[in-house]
Amino acid sequence: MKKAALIAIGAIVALAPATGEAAKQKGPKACPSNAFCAWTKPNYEGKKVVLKATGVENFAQGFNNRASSVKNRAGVTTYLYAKRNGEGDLRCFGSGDKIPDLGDSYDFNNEASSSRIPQQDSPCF
Ligand SMILES: [Ca+2]
Repeated sequence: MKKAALIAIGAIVALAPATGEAAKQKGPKACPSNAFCAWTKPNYEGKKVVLKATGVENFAQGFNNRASSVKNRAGVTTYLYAKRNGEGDLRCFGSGDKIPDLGDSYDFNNEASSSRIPQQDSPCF
């Protein structure tokens, strides 16, 4: 009986970190470190895409022209483009930027067709 109680306490302690900071990092609204994340709805909701590779990436069908919010945890200024292959109208997001609504002052809701994470950081222009 006593042993069972100790095991139960052990289980509670082991689960504790899941309710803390670690859990916050893994929700649907979370973006892993070293990544640029975009969501199809404002406020980091809807379908999410996580980009980690440097260089230009075209958004897959289903995400093309659908980005509505972003978080830039890539560690460098990252770009979104209105056309594929890093072309057309662009917006840049400084390292650490969190934009809950691209339709706001960015005027870029449901526009992005490709992204670019540069190898080296440079200021937004
Ligand atoms: Ca587009």
